[in-house]
Amino acid sequence: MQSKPQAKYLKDYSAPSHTVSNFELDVELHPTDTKVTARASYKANNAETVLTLDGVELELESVKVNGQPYSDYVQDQTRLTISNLPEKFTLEIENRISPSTNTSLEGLYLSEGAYCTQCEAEGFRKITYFLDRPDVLTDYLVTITAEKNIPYLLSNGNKVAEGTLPDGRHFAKWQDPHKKPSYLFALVAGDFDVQKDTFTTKNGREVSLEIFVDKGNLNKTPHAMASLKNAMKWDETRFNLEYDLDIYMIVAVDFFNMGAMENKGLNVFNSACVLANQQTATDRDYHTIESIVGHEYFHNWTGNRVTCRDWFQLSLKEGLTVFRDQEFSSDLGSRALNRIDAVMAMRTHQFAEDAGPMAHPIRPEKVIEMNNFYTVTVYNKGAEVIRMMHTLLGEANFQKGMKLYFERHDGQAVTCDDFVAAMSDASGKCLEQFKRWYSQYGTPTIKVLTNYNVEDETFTISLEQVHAACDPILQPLHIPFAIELLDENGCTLPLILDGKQVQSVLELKEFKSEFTFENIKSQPTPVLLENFSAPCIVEYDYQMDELIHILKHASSDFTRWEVAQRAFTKEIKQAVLSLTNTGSVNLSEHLIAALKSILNEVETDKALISELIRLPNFDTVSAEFKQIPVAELVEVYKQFEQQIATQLCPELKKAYSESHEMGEISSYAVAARSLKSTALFYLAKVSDDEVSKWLNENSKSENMTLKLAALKAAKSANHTLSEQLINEFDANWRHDPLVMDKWFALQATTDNDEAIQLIKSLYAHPCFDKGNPNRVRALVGQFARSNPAQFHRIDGKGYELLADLLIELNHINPQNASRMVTPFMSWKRYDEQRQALIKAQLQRIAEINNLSDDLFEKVDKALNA
Ligand code: B3K
Ligand code: ZN
Repeated sequence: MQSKPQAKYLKDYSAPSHTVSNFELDVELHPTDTKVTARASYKANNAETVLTLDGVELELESVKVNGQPYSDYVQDQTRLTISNLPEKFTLEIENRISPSTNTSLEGLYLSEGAYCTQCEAEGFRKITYFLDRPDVLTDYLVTITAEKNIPYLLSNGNKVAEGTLPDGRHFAKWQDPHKKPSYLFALVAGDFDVQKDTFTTKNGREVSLEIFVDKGNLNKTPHAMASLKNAMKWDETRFNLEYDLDIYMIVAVDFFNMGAMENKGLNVFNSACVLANQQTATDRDYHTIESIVGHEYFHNWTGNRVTCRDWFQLSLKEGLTVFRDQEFSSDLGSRALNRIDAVMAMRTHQFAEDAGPMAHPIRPEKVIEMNNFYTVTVYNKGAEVIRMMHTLLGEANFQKGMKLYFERHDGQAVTCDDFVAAMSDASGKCLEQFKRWYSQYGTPTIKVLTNYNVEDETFTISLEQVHAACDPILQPLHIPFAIELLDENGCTLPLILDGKQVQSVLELKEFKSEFTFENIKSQPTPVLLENFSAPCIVEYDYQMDELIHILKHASSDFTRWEVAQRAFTKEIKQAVLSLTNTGSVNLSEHLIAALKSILNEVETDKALISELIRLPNFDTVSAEFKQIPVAELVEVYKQFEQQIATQLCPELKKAYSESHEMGEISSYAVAARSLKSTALFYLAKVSDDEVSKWLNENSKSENMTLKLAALKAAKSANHTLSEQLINEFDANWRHDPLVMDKWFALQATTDNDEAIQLIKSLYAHPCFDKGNPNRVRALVGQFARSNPAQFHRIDGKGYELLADLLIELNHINPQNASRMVTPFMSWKRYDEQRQALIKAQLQRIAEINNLSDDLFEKVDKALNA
């Protein structure tokens, strides 16, 4: 490995040396030679005479101080250090950059001919020299100049001037009335189609809404626009927060490293998170678009108006904004289904991260490359931490806390502690111990024992918090632990402690706690960690009949899903153990009977039924094993899916036939399609004429949810129709790379000896492009995540495929490479042979020339943590 990049530490935070005002940025666009001029007034905060600015890959032209050429500076790879400065001065810097060769998709780059920027976290320094840190807020006046064939020139705030220059080029000038940190700066220039609408705020201000998309895509913008208006309305109703500019713009671009970016007044979106119509997008895509449009809009207050003091505080804005977008989706749609999604994301991805070498608290303390910390921990566990505060305080007090937070900190760059202080002060609830959630990593396990005492008619629950590998620095957490007790009829029992009825949320503060509930007439069945009230693992030895009792009677849809998952997991684990002896394994009759009766429930939301009958995903189950038995798990899944298909065939067929949807996006139609898709997934495994007919019909559907469901079902079952359907899809959709991502993802799940060769050959597909993160994630990301049989091949070819790609991506797009390395991070969880194979690939990566900081940080941790 080469010399180590330097880490930064939270404990080393110091306030900025200077304040900046009157920032003017002139950008003269050219694909390979864009000229950037930055002018600003600087004032030293503590009589410093040296100013150190961040700047990366910039060609410096000139430096002027107070209008005069200045040469007392030194430059290195990442900084410009200017010395002997007065206390107050103006600084003008000219530099040049090359957007067309910027494949990192950070800073200013070209996406299919459109100029766009991505500055969070530290991309602004790739545009000009600046104090590129979130606690330096300033006002921006931006002038963009370009050729006339680039009609739209956009930046943050309001357009204050535009015109044509003597040389025939044109310009636009934008002023942002709100001070902001550099990471919220945006510039977009290109030729687009624009969808326009308006929103009138609760105080009667009319806001122009504009969505910019590639030409010809206007028929795919209505859903994003509707989502934006819903988000604006919802934030007024639920959080009393109103939009603060006269214009809100969203630009969809094809080359983008993540979902979207909340730049003030000018969001830039991955086109996959904007464009949708029934022919091209699935119901899941519709949901994702709604939640991301909401998320970026909600950042306007939680992130932009009040921002982060430093990047260690990222969860201040991200955890809170994810919580807000989850609430938005839950208020607009099904609360239970949204909770299922959120919990699934935690168990599938976050628990794994928290148990691996990249484990970090939601407020990390040490960072090499900040982009590596836009993680499920900071985002999703961060949102769970906010949700726990919401649970402990209740909605009314939580809203009081939000109000106080904005009263205190509007226009400031603050810390997670400031947020918790506002919550605590507004509600009177002590959150001192609770704050440990911000500094402790790892998923706590809660070991539960229960005891029913017939004579006393009491039921005792003993709980023990166990922290990551008993790390002695980890202290007991303040955990809201919600429970419910069901009697033998499935009715909820009142919870009586010391003669008083109590709420369902128990507050755990010690390593060990015990609660004895009174007046319990017969052995109850406990529902533990209801609604996933804390991001923990519950260890409790449920018997199958208890799980089925809860599954039948629980009033909460979420709880029913939770126990169905537990029941499946229990059986999968047992099957893995018995597989070695018998070769074949069976789902228990109890569970099959329970699934039958679920499929016959007429009153239940079809979308919930669809979730209840699905096996927990591979990663969730893997987390249950110290060493992941890959091959055995793959085999158990195959056999169980086949059994569900065979034994529930009549019920699945009935469910399929009775799920009517009219091609609309009402929640009823979405639910019907969801159940249809799940039923079809199983049914394809009992290939008969009726099922073949359904597969054929759906593959020809004008509705992408149904079309894709047919393809997935056929592919997974290795159905005779599979190849034909896949070829048809390719032929029909080659003109639309976003749609082809679904096809690449499907191809990535191929489970046969040709899989590796197939994926490699798809690199040459006309729609594929290694520089486009969507394509790479669809094909190779999906392969590594969702094709355990082939990725974990014992000949190591799956690992080699991923490592080859990472080595290429290291030069093209380090951020994307670093994201894609995740499947290697948990290498120590596999058997010795596989460990050796992955380790060899990690070492190969570690030794390449010019290893990016992004990959270095993760590979180094994987190998040496
Ligand atoms: N704040 C951006 C993420 C930026 C990622 C930088 N690598 C999107 C979001 O969370 O809303
Ligand atoms: Zn965000």
